[in-house]
Amino acid sequence: MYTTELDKSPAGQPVTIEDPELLAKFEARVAADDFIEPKDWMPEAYRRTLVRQISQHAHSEIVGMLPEGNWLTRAPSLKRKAILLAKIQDEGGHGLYLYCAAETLGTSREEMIDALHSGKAKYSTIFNYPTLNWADIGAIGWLVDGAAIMNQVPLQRTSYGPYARAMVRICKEESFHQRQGYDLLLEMVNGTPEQKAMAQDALNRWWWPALMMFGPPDENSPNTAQSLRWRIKRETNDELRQKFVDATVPQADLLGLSVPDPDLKWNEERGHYDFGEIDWAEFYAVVKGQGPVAQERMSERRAAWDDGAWVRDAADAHAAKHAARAAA
Ligand code: BYC
Repeated sequence: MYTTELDKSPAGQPVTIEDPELLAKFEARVAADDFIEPKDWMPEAYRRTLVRQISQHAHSEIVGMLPEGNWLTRAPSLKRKAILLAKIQDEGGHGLYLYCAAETLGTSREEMIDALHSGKAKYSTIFNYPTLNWADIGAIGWLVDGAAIMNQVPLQRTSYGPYARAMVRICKEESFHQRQGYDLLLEMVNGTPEQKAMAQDALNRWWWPALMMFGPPDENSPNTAQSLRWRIKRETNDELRQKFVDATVPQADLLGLSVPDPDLKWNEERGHYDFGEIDWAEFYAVVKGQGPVAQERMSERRAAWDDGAWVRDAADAHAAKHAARAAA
């Protein structure tokens, strides 16, 4: 334990001195696309990066239930209500798989939840925007879950086994979520002119926040380079954002809706869409907790936790009873 690993810690994290032999073996395994498992040796900074990313991802799933839950009682038909209910339950499940994956790294569920509720931990910026009308539910499915899939499909090959395996089921479910959102909007654009206008309004408001979900541009992303080396991330923020724009613009065309970006243009030479500059000042303000409904989301989240205390207590009492019976 005597060498320094000066260049291996992501920005802002303390540097840990690691055993060079263990480190070399670890790096060779990552380079060979082996999965790293919970009991395997791993550098401390790798563990910390995973806990940060997986727990933030879990928090996003849980906080993401709130803007949609808001619309359950106002769904326009039984069919739409059943679909929305199933989707929100899926999101809760995603949060649980991800918290479990993070727990395998030695962090307790309580620590993670405390970090969320105290405002120390981040969750996706996208959930700090309000859901103003029913078309927003379609836009969330189409754009938010669409962006999530784009980011999460490569995470099925992330180097940490429990995270990669959690992503397999999550991606399958996200794909249904994206389809239901698109289907909802397809129905609205083929409805009355007012319904089509609502769909356009939702696209106008959700487009740019959806592009921000991929994180800062690569040159301003402190974590990407190291996360790529460790194969935690498999593609950069900008690569995934570009893929999302390329896949989504034709879908907007099919809906007969226009993407709110005057600079959006197909670039024949690059084989990609060029798009306008994202408002990064807005992104960083939202990351810092200044999103339009950030305070409302967190107080709703804390209230949901407090209201659910009796369920956790009942589950603990049930488990204790079973353990006592088994011991007897
Ligand atoms: N929002 O160096 P960077 C869902 C932070 S849930 C907030 O590029 P990294 C859904 C970043 O954390 C979808 N913060 O970081 C659920 C870092 O700060 P820290 C959630 C953001 O980690 C319910 C700093 O900015 N998906 O879809 O290499 C209903 C610098 O960034 C954001 C995931 O969580 C943001 N948008 O890359 C419907 C996917 N962007 O931590 C839908 C897993 C950046 O150093 N996560 N920051 O203090 C990832 O893939 C990566 O963590 C990110 C960021 C691409 C998000």
